[in-house]
Amino acid sequence: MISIPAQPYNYELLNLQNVALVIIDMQRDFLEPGGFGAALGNDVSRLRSIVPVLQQLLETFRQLHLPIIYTIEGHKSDLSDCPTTKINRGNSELKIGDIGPLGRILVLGEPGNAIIPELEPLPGEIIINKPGKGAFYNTNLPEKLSEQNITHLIFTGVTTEVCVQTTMREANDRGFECLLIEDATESYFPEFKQATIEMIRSQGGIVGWTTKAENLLQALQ
Ligand code: C5J
Repeated sequence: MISIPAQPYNYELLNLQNVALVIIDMQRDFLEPGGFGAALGNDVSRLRSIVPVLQQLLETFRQLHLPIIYTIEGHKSDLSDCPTTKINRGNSELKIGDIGPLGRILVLGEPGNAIIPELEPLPGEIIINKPGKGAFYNTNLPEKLSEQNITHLIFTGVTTEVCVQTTMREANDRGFECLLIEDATESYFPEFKQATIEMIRSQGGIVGWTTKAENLLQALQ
């Protein structure tokens, strides 16, 4: 049994066979000027602070040969998987599917849709393309998790209160034990990040647990 100090109480792994690292949407569209996040008026530079911690987590999971799952928010080039409501939302000049400095905004395969080079996936690591905020909606993530008997998910990535929280809630409802790594997730809005962390671990861990990366890394040594 591996016991990781966390809030609201220790997060426990029976063994390392059933755990995966989930890295949500660390794509250029959200982290670089000229992408979707910037088009919505956000200061995208805030999100880069978590990159070194994510690199440490990646290195450890790779050394231990544990599954790593990346998600990418993006749409088919004909936008057939993108609701009109999502395209029309907000008042930015560049909408989903429009051509911006990083290629077509939030379209799969475009330069802006790639994971940032610092966290580039290795062959064999799982990439889930998702049209929604949650990674279980309209994807093959459930099959990928059940193929490997994954029961415990370690959540990281951006943004804390949107795609990370949505996916964590979806996973929690499906019976996964979910741990959010506080210093490996970030938001354009620090107050939203903090509120999300508190919501997740409130009421006895109603959505799951939260901890700092060093607690997980020490427990995995
Ligand atoms: C957003 C995400 N914020 N990855 N996507 O639209 O959180």
